[in-house]
Amino acid sequence: MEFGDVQETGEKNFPKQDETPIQYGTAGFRTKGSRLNHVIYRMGVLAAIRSATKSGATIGVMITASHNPEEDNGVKLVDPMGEMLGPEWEKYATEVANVPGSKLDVTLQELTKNLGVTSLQSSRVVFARDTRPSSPVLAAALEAGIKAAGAQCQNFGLLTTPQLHYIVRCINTNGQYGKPTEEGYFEKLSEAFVKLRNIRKAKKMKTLEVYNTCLYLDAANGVGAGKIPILQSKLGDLLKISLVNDGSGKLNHECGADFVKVQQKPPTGVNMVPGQRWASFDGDADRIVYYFMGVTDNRFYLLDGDKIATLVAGYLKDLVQETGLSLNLGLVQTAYANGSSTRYITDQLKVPVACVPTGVKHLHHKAQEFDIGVYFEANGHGTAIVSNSSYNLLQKTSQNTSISDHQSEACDLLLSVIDLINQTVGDAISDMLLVEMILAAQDWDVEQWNKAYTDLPNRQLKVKVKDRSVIQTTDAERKASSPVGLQSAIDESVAKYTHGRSFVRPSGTEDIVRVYAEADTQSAADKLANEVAVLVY
Ligand code: 16G
Ligand code: ZN
Repeated sequence: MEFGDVQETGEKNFPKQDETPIQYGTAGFRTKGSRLNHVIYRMGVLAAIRSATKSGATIGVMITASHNPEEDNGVKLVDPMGEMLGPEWEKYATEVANVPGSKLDVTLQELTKNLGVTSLQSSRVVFARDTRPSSPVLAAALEAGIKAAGAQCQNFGLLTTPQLHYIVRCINTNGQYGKPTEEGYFEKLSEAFVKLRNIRKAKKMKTLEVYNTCLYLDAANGVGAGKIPILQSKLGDLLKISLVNDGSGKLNHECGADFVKVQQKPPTGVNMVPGQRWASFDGDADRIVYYFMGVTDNRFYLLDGDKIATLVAGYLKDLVQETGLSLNLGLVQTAYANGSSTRYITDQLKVPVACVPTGVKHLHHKAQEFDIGVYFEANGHGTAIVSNSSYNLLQKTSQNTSISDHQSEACDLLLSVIDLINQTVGDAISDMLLVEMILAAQDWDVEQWNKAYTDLPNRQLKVKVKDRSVIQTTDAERKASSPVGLQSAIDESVAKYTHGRSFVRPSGTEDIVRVYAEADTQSAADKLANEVAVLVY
């Protein structure tokens, strides 16, 4: 294949802006928006090539930099089933983004030759963007790239990242997963939510006494904010969302899920009344955390990804039991999961837990080993996925007339819960509805949810080092394998603390090493983190 025209348009309209290399990492490309014009143009072409290698299946491209500051931007490719780009393609993305403009033609020629791609005529790419000021210009660059490659494209405008993932999956499964539109997305989620909430009424269970239908939501001034009124219009009184950081302020500035999780405090400027249930999305609405102020102690409590995971896993476990089917349910975490959560899941819920390296692709992949796999990062990114065979079994069983009503009802209920979940990727809107549905089903307030277990105090530090690649890890990042002696020094420090645990890992998104420590008191966790930081330095 020839890419002379692609190169010419690129050189003319999307010239390479600087020579600093850029890498397709765990979250795609991410940097200052002003550096990305040529990168995104080229990703349009690469997405077309990816589509050709998947027999013309539709590939998605999302323009966003998630929780990063407003002036940043980024791009991620979405594979046919709505998953993140297969990791084996990250190197192609990096190469195509970095070659000099004059070598784009030959690079693409070689790549397509190696991949056996001979035409991009039937390639299809869909895309969307978040609300950053640089996003419209970058979306135009992307469209130009897709068109220069000769592929078909469709622009979905402003969407949350998980909405685009959902749409890609719908398109490639011929609508079996849902209608491939934003309207279809909200229909699917809200219908499942309303059905699940109304089951309570249908069963004449006592009215809700503890669960309060008011939720206060910080949308990080991101793309999720504009979606809440659409959602709200479909929920009636079942959930009343009061929105702050509704898009009128600066994106992710002192607000949003990342701010709340890292700072362990509410978004700046909000007036939290003790007992109110609050949640924060990140800038592209693929993460959510909950929090509240204690009624009796006026303290701030964070319900992060671990707390959401345990709530969801506990609920699903009971439901699976009621179906009478032997479906294996598992939970996937990373080293950042609070030790108390892991203990609670193992000892109380008796659900198997797996630990994998940081990054959604690792969690998602591991979760696929279970019939029903729940995965969450402590930062609030997560979802649950169900194997096709389990889904089919549930459908068949729910229609089976020879089993008890109770059992078939449980199957039906579980199928609706699955409809409420965006299985393609962590989704703040879907996770929020899932949490709200479970809290209502249990008639719990946020304090009861929080009581399941008490987080061990913990501390995260960033350490700037000369070369972070010197640090290598093993055992899902829980142990340092290099440099020699580091792990035994960490072990020595940890041994001095009750419930002590600590690990270090090079960041995949910043030029730093991250240190995590937990222990029985905050001051002990702080001390341990500092001790370990010195070992790294
Ligand atoms: C990326 C990952 C996120 C991970 C974070 C870790 C995806 C979509 N995103 O944002 O899951 O928690 O990186 O960053 O995979 P770090 O390597 O700098 O700690
Ligand atoms: Zn995000």
